[in-house]
Amino acid sequence: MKNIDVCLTPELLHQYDLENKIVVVVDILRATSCMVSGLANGVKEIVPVSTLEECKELQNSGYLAAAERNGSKAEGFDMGNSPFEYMDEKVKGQKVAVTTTNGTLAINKSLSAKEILIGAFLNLKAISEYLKNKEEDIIVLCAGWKGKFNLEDTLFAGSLSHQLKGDFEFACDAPLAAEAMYLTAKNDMMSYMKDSSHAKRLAKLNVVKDIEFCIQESIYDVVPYLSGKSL
Ligand code: 3SL
Repeated sequence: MKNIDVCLTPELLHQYDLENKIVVVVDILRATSCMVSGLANGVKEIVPVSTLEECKELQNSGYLAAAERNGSKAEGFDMGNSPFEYMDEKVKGQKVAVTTTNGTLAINKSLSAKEILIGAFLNLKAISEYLKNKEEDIIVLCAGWKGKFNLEDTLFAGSLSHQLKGDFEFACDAPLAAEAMYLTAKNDMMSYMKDSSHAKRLAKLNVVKDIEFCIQESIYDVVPYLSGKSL
């Protein structure tokens, strides 16, 4: 039977063989939630890059450039990393280049996979339905925070594992643990997450509304995938 696995941080990715696998990259707060929101609201194309320099180069060649470091907008760029910025009228129909502390790095570490998808609670149902019919094994890659485990990405990994349980076997204990966490948290995600390190970090930056937005389930039906360099 095909299986689903969870890589709890990009630092553990060397333990996983990505060849012929579908990797679902998740950074609930906030990179992949932004990508899903933008593409669901009319952004034409998103190019995730790892460095500020690459993002600047694309800005110079006509892309809108979104850059975040440590939760804040990096100086000299057009946008930061809030889903609300990605829904702004000025972003509709545009090509966006983006770099973030963890999310875009996780995408670029997954390039040897057969398929790379972008997951968020916002597109949970759409991505589960898409994956149900696939024959390949799946790895959910949690972007974490600077190489460390984080709660919100693991909760998403648990929710996706739960949705796919009938069709995919759990490859190890990580999907099992993530699912247990999700089932405990799902009825009051906000309270469960409030003590998490990144929720606290974002609360200090006054973006609690971003957290509330990003934990909504299945409000968009897009399934972004990497094609060449862009989503
Ligand atoms: O690290 C990332 O990729 C970001 O999503 C972090 S933040 O939510 O913008 O702080």
